[in-house]
Amino acid sequence: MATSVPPQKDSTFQDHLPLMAEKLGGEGLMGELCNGFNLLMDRDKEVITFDSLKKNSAFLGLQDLTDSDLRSMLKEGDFDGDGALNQMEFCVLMFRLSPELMEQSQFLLEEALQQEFQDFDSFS
Ligand SMILES: [Ca+2]
Repeated sequence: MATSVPPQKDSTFQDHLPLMAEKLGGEGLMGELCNGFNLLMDRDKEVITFDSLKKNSAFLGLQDLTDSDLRSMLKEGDFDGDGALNQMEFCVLMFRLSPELMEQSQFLLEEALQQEFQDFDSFS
């Protein structure tokens, strides 16, 4: 009944992606955020796949996540639908999952993105 996600949610978020990418770009914050990417990515493909995420998740303290949590995370961050996270997709996802980081950066997320985070939080 009231449990389904509003259909406009994803498109709302995707509309913000270019804006977020612009704000994220340039400064050291980007590197900070993306440190995890190098740890988690598949060395050959240079993207984060389910397998590479699962194999390396302990590096980011994610070892307690279940397979379905990891899949949700991949799916949540995968904007172009190729089933893997590239660096930008990963950075945006980290932003959404790290409220402390958002405060430090003085980066103002849109209400829609806050809602996204709360949705994801309910998985864990
Ligand atoms: Ca992708």
